[in-house]
Amino acid sequence: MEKLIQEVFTAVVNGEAEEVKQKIQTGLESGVAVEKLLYQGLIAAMQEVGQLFEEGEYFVPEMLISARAMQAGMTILRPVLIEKDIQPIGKVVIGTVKGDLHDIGKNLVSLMLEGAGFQIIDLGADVSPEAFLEAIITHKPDIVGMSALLTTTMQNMEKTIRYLEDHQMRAGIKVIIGGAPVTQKFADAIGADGFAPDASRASILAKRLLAIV
Ligand code: B1M
Repeated sequence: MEKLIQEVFTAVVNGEAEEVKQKIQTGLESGVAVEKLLYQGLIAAMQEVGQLFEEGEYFVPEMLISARAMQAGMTILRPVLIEKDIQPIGKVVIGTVKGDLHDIGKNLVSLMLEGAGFQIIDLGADVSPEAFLEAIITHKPDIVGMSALLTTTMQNMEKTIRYLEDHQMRAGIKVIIGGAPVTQKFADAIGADGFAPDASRASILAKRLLAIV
C-alpha cells in the first residue's frame, strides 16, 4: 500500500496524468484510504512540485504538467471525497479581474491551491466586482483570489476590494492577489491581505492566512 502511495506521488511529480489515474483507481479498488491517496499522494506531491519550483529545478511548464496530473487524479477522487464528506481545508473564490482575459497564471494558482487541499470556485477571466460579490454571497469562501496581468486592469483589484467593503462583504474574508505587474507594495496600498509572486507561493500564503501549517 505504501508503495502505491509512493507511485501516485512520483507520477504526479513526473506529470504522468494517465499513470496517476490508474494508480488512484487501483488504490481505491484495493481499499487504500481515500485520505491517504489525497494527502500523502496528490497533495504531498504538489508540495514537492512547489518546492522544486522554488529551488529552480522546475519551471512553469513542469509545474503545469504536474498540476494537470494532480487534477486527473482528482477527477477520480473527487466523487469519493464528496460521498465520504471529506472537507477541504478552505474555500477559495478566484478569478481574473474585469477587463483582463489572461487566465493561464490564474489557472495554475487554482491548480496549486486545489493541490494543497482547497476547494476552488473558479469564476474565470474578466470577472466584475459584482460577480465577485455574488460568488462570495453564494459560496461563502475563506479566501478571494484575484489575478491581473495588465497594468490597466490591476486597478480593478482595488475597485473590487472597495466594492466588497461598500457591500459589507470584506470582513472575514482574506483577499490575495497576484499577476505579473502586481507587487507586495501594491497589495499593501489597496488593502489586500496578501500577495504571491507565483502559484507555489500562493498556496503557501493561502495556508498561512488561514493559520494552516
Ligand atoms: Co497578453 N500581455 N495581452 N495575452 N500576454 C502580457 C501580460 C504583456 C506583458 C505582453 C507584453 O507586452 N510584453 C502585456 C501587458 C503589458 C502591461 O500591461 N504592462 C500584454 C498585453 C498588452 C496584451 C493585450 C492588450 C495585447 C493586445 O491585444 N494589444 C491583450 C489584452 C487582452 C485582455 O486581457 N483584455 C493581451 C492578450 C493576450 C492573449 C489573449 C493573446 C494571451 C492570454 C491567453 C490566456 O491567458 N488565456 C496573452 C499572453 C499569453 C500574454 C503573455 C505572453 C504571457 C502571460 C502568461 O500566461 N504567463 C504576457 C507576457 C508575459 O507575461 N511574459 C502578456 C504565464 C503565467 C504562468 O504567468 O500569468 O504571470 P503569470 O502568472 C504567474 C504569476 O504572475 C502568479 O502566479 C502565476 C504562476 O506562477 N499569479 C498569481 C498570477 N495570478 C496570481 C494570483 C494570485 C497569486 C499569484 O493570487 C490570487
